[in-house]
Amino acid sequence: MKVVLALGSNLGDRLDTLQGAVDSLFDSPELEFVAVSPVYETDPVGGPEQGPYLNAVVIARSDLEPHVLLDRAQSVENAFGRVRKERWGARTLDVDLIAVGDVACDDSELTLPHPRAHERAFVLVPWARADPEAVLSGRRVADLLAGLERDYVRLRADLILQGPA
Ligand code: A4P
Ligand code: MG
Repeated sequence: MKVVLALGSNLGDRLDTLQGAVDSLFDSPELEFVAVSPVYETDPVGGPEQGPYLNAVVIARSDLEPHVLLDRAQSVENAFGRVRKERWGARTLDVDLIAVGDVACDDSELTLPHPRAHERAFVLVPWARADPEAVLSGRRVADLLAGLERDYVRLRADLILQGPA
């Protein structure tokens, strides 16, 4: 199945953290790398006052069960010193599962597709760059973006995220 992961960081050395996250996510053969988006600098959406984020999207292939993928994403967050204090607060690293194939899921641990992805230009802009044909809940990501404010999502062409080491 195609797996879409969104990465975000707004504390510490943000690019270094995102690169470390890409490298660790693909540390095992069960997740196969497909593509990584460019890096975007984005103003924070929601939450307390905090600094700007770097956001990017990674596309993978995997047959792992979605909850196992979530576990893996959370271990990578923890490895990069993520501390959960307040919802939507500043963080060294956030790894969200945006979509896993066509799986629909809504339990106490995991909601798929990600319930806020469709309204977040900081997820959809990089996703559309990594996969121009991307579809979310039956709608083209490029079309979803047409209705969204996206000025706060700025390409950082000077920052390059590489595929996994
Ligand atoms: N969870 C359920 N579904 C998912 C999923 N599809 N992917 C649960 C990941 N996690 C999922 O997440 C809280 C719980 O959500 C997890 O325990 C998991 O079981 P968290 O990462 O601990 O907390 P959070 O990220 O603060 O909360 P939340 O609600 O996931 O926040 P969001 O929606 O991820 O928003 N602005 C900019 N510009 N860039 C950003 O990256 N990120 C956020 C976080 C807010 N504003 C931002 C950005
Ligand atoms: Mg999160």
